[in-house]
Amino acid sequence: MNKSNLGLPIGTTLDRFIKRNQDEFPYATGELSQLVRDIALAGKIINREVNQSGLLDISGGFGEKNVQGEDQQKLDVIANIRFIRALTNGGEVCAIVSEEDEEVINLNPQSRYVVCMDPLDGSSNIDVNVSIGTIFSIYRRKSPSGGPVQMEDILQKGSEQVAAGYILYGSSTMMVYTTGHGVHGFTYEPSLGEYLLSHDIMKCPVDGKIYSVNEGSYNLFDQHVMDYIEYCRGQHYSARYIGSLVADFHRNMLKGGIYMYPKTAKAPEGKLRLLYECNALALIAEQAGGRATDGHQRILDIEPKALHQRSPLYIGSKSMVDKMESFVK
Ligand code: P6P
Repeated sequence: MNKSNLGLPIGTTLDRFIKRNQDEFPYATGELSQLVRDIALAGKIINREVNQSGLLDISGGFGEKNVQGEDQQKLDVIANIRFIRALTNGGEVCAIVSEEDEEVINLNPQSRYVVCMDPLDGSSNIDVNVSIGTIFSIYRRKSPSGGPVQMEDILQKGSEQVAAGYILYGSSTMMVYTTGHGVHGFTYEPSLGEYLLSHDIMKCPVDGKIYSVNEGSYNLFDQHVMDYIEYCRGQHYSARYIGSLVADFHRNMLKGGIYMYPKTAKAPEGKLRLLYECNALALIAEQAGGRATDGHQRILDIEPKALHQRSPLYIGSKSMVDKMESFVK
């Protein structure tokens, strides 16, 4: 029987895995463990709402736009509320940065952790029943607990994350996360209300034959990106683009591949957000042996300057990201 690196069997519940993980760190106070549990709980609630969205009149547009000027979907707003409520009730978070809120959301000033999240990424796919996902990053605050949260607590490099993960609401719902000691995947069993260890010590294949990019923007890309796409075509790689970052990323984590969201003249910083999309997936990719770059530097080394700043993203199998970079003149 497969054993996790903690000697836990496949099918172990998330709670038991977290507890065993925490026992590995004698100085752990249990706060981070509780925070991971709080996120998992919100994911269970959102999973139920995502699965019923067609029936509960919570699909479709909300009629307002988020800070990015994108049409908010009803489930976007509901997911944001669910996470804020779960993290507020859990008491382990001093501040949240959310794609759905322009400003920092201040919670418990006594807490040590900051959460950056995209509550429901890919939400435009909700109405057409395509997989969507939650992405989260967890940082330890730099300023002393008890005082007001400072921007130095928020604008931290991705390499400072203490944990990161995603929840994929797909053909099954999975929670995949890392606390810096490998990547572990849990599959949600709704009849039990439990996440069960299903993918232990996930490793992204070093190489792959899948490239994931919106080729509709091909003519807007820099020459080296077009050259790399031509290379992939010449290698007869498979083009797979779900249009939902978490789903495309997760597939590449399992099968090998590269996901690209390049910059264009229209979007000189790319589309994806550094704090709550790129950084979280970059930590997971690297923990699984993959790579993540903005085309010039490691995603995790980028010094954030603004809450909702964007970054080009090239992420996935190490050899494929290396190859893409070799086309940069
Ligand atoms: P485009 C969804 O809006 C998202 O943020 C990612 O989930 C997805 O990969 C990307 O944008 C799709 O963007 O411009 O190709 O439609």
